[in-house]
Amino acid sequence: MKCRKCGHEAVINMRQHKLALCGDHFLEWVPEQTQRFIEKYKMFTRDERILVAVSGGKDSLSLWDVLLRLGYRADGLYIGLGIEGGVDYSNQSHEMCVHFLENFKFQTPALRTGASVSNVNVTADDGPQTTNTQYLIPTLHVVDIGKLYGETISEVASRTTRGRGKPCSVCGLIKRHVMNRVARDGGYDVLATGHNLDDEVAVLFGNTLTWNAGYLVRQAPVLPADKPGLARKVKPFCRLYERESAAYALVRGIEYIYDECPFAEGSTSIAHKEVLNQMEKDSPGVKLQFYLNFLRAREQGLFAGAERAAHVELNACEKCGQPTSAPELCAFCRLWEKR
Ligand code: Q46
Ligand code: ZN
Ligand code: ZN
Repeated sequence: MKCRKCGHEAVINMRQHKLALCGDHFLEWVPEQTQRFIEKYKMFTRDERILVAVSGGKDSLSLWDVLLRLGYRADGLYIGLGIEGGVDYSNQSHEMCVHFLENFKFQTPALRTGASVSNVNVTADDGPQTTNTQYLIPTLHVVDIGKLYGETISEVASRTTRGRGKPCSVCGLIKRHVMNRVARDGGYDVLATGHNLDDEVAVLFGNTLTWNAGYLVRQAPVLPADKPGLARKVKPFCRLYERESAAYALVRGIEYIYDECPFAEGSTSIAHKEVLNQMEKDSPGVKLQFYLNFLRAREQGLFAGAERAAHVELNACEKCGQPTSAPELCAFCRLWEKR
């Protein structure tokens, strides 16, 4: 298979785009596509500050790399969940993020000299105080849940009713809170996550099977901030297949953690991914069409009724100030109340 642009040996054949590319042209193509999606969905501008949630996996590290290569002001946020799972999962994933940043700085001469310096204060709204962080751009913020709140995800999950048997529920809640908090305290405009097309389609498929309108209206490449002053949430890789983001990391030489979080095992979204992969094999492009047609239908108002029904007035949590539909404390703060 030859590269469509230069005729050299191709490293990837993207059947859904009828496009094969060599390594060099693929490394150009991914940022070009990402830039196109950033503009199309009006995710952010060149003046805005972006916080990228990095997990040490291929998607989030590739996204951070692409945004930096495109010249955006993008910092990373790693949340240490304290998940061991027999593979030292959290420590390994933390290391991958640190390693990525070191490599990136090393390859970028201006950053090696520490040309641009700025400050951000990351303060805990509860629990022990984190230290103020002075950093070079780009920087990696690290929040260790165990150290900051006194319990790891696994520990909170086994203590609380919400988490028992389903750690992902408390994990998602805690991650959302921490991301919002770091974005707010650090003055970031946008919070970017590395969700790829396969992730989005698996979620969409699950929510369609159950016709969960409340979730369907909240699934989009850009989610406006819940309250003024909070960061909006964006997914710049939402149209990039998982296979493409993995290939990007590989060709670009980004090291990442191969293991999935041990708690992801047996999840319905993994089962849905398998079904969808089989469908994609039989008809290339079916995932992308499913997702794009959903976005179009959504734009045309197919879910407008559900959107009105799902609208709830949000209050500020009495303890942390984050938006909540509860009258006093938000679900995150309630997690730590009954210790
Ligand atoms: S990290 Fe957390 Fe995921 Fe692990 S415990 Fe579940 S939600 S699977 S993205
Ligand atoms: Zn080429
Ligand atoms: Zn709260």
